[in-house]
Amino acid sequence: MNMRTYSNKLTVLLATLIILNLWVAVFGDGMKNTDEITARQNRIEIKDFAFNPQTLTVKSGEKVTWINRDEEPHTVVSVDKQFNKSTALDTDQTFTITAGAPGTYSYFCSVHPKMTGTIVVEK
Ligand SMILES: [Cu+2]
Repeated sequence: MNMRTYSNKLTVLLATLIILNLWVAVFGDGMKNTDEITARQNRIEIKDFAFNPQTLTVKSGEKVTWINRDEEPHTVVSVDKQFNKSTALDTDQTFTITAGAPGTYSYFCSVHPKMTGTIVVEK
């Protein structure tokens, strides 16, 4: 192997390392963004007298936000008092909780008790 071949191989190796580093940097950021998007998507819309999605699975410590898209006021009340109840939410008003201990959180609207939903909190 002459010096020139050796130098070329070194260049290829270095270039590969740089590309790998860039890829990891981009991929790493991608992972972080995905987590942020997941966190932002813990959102339950209240529309047409229903919670949507009706069942939402989140991880303990994540936030969950309800937004009222109806013209009627609605509330969010935990059946087993696993979180503090909301005030009556006006149109486009939001209510946020932080998911606590793992388990199944059943909730309802105290104004319209037939409106029910579930949050499954995982570890
Ligand atoms: Cu309601």
